[in-house]
Amino acid sequence: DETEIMEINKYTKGKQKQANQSELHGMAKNKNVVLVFLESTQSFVIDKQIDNQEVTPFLNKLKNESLYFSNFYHQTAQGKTSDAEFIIDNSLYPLPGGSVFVRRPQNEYYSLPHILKEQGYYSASFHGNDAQFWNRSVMYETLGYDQFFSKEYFEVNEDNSVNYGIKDIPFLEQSIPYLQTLPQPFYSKMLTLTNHFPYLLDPEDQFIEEANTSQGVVNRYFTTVRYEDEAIKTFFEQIKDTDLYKDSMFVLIGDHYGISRNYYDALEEVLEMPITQTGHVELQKVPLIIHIPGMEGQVINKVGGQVDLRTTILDLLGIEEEKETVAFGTSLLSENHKNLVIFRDGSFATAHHIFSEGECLSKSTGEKVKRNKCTPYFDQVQRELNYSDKVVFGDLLKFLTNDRK
Ligand code: GP9
Ligand code: MN
Repeated sequence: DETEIMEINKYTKGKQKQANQSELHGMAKNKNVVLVFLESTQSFVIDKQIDNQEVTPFLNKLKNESLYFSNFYHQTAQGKTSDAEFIIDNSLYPLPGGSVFVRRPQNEYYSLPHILKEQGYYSASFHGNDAQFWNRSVMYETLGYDQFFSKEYFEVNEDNSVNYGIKDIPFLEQSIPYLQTLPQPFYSKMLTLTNHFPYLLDPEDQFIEEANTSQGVVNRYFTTVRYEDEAIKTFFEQIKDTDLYKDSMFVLIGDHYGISRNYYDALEEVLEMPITQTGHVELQKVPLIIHIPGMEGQVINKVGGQVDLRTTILDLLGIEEEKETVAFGTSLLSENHKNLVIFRDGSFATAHHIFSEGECLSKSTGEKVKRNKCTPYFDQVQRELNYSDKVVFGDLLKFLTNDRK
């Protein structure tokens, strides 16, 4: 109810006040935001080679001319891609079970499209799957998207599709003319699809050899990631031929893990090391690359997660949320951003420690350490997950949004 939301609002406002602005504040003022979801892409593919062939040659280069976040984790749960979308647009946590997109699509949210609309931005999402998948067509309305370019907007045939639908290269290629028609500035979200379990590819799209383990899923994963990398490269080449490139900020992000625990035996073979309890948590790192044309590259070591991305984007755009709201993230570019990422199951990672399965562990050795290295975070971790669930299950934002209509 209203007293609850006031308490939660006060908590997150305090966090925001401390760390929502950095030295790069407003660096990308008025630019379009082109957010590209890298389906099932984990950070271990970055700078990785299979048989002396880079898995992500384009991303490896792009990250050197971009802000590259080396300690960035996904925070999704059962809602997979839809959780990543939810977390990023709302700076809230996903639900402990199911997908918010499916379970709470009629709530009021003060999401990124709403915030940007107040600054004159137009918002659109692009995805090659059916509009109903993950209840997107309904949830996107709620979240404030002006347009959803789903499967029906693309020319899809047997030749240009595989697995879930249209392949990433034609998908991104066919998206460009649509992007050019959008009113500017815009926020566009492009959801790729080819690098999706079970990682199927036509022979002509295979640019590197498969890995050589006992599991086909792991072997093929590297080839579909390599295809995705090629698609991003093609997209950048094509967009550079338009006026959009210099007027846009590009945000590339992995949505969630692609290789589950079931395949760790095979993954260990490729990584050439055992996957320990801390190793499993470290494998939840996903790439985050923010490319602002003309800006010099920089590696950001702050520990953070998807919940921090919205605040980071708004920091770069130089935008303040105009309305009272609840946002758990802080800017990863701020000196004051606290090194902490909270996972849905209550585990978490800091700069030096990982709390997982009830144990406090050292990141560097993987060994158990004194519990008091982790206890200082317990309250905050539980509080945030708890508060977020209250907001979503109780549709609490509507109490803050009355003045918005
Ligand atoms: C399907 C795409 C992939 O539309 O979002 O879904 P996922 O299984 O990754 O959640
Ligand atoms: Mn996904």
